[in-house]
Amino acid sequence: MKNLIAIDLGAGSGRVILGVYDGKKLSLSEYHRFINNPIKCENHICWDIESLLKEIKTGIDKILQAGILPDCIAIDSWGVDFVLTDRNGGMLGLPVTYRDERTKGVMDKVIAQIGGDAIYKQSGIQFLSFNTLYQLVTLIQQQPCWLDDVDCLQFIPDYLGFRLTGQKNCEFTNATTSQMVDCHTGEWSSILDDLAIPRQWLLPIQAPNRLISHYRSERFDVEIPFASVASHDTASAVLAVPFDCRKAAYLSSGTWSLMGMESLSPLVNAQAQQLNITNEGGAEGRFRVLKNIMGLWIVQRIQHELESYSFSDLVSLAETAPAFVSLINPDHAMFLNPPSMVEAVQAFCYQTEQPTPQSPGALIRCVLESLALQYRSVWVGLNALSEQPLEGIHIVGGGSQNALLNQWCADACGCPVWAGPIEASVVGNLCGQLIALQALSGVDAARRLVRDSFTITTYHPEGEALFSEQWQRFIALCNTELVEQDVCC
Ligand code: LFR
Repeated sequence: MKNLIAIDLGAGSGRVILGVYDGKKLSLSEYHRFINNPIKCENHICWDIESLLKEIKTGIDKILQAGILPDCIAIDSWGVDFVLTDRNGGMLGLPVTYRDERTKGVMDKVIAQIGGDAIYKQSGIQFLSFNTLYQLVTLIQQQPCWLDDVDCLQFIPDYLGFRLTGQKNCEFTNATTSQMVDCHTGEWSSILDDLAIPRQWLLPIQAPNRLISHYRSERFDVEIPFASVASHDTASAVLAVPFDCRKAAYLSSGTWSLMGMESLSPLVNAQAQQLNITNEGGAEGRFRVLKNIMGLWIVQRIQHELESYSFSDLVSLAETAPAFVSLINPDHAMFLNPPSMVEAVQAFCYQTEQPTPQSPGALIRCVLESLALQYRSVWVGLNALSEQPLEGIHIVGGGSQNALLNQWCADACGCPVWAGPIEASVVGNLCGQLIALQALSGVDAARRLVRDSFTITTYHPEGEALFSEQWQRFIALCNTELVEQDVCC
């Protein structure tokens, strides 16, 4: 039997969860949940690192208070963002969030300077304006007064681990989200030299699912082994996908929708580049061939504006609203962080000469149908890239509780959908710890454990014709050039 603590940080909230493994099954109990509220600092939106640390320690204390002696502890979080420290380990500046505007336009300049082909061929990573690569180029250009003092860069979960244990680390899966790792060698790529990003800031890249240190609690007088797991939340979520013998895709559904497939080697060809498919690193050196879709973020932001409705109220209203009235391109940059998401959705519809959705039901219907159509686009792209046909989609993560979107995903893609587990990143994090403790032999054993421990719900396609009729219209809308000042609120 093993007691394990998973710390899972999302861009909106964090959780401290106790996982108990009895040798056959894994069960979860949530001990602490907290809001992750970014703060404004010198005109940038930043992560409140000290508050995150305080909440993490509170969560661990709650578990220790209950008299449980954990066998291990590990952290996962979103990707790309990082903390810079000086020679004494002191934090330099606050980490800026990937939704901050500072990188606007930088990616295009970098591509013009060193060429998109060179970046893609080496890194295999999708072009996203907020990748660490563009954040660092921006930072170096902006030259904050502390820039000369930088000694070390650590990604968010590694840095938080450093604060808990004193051990620095650079975990592979999260490092690959930077677009600075060579996907053929697993080492830092020469793109760094082309852009004068100091290599001495970077630590050697280490494989995940290893014990690396201890967390010591003075208050409870205990020392808990600390593991570095697949610390990119999506990598942990993919580890927890209950794949069986069928070749299938996955959709890690939460604030983002990450749809992809697993591959033993990177898929870096002209077609993959054209589809802007990423090859992020996974556990056991496998590749996460996937694409970011803006996801439930758009609904979450609308809900934030329409405070009086709960998330499930909004989804119910969407279900009864008229179908396919207006559609958006959910991946348009205007939806990354607009001041008003309601206005951004309406502006897109207005610009593309569709009725502007007014009621909450109409707004959410428009977003969810558009997401389902985007799932179809990515599904078609993945099938074109895959050597074997994909037989269905595993939806994991919090978004897998959304029965309406699960059904629409099955309908839009015309394939079965298997939903669950809900807490995929946490489950992947816990399995990573079990691998580190040698209680599980590896990823395949972890997935057997996931299948044995959690309920999976199947959705069969019912209304494919409706979605396939709308798909050409959707693609045309996605290719429409919008007038920037009218859409970027
Ligand atoms: C999901 C996620 C995605 C990554 C985005 C930004 O939480 O980690 O995988 O592209 O956040 O880091």
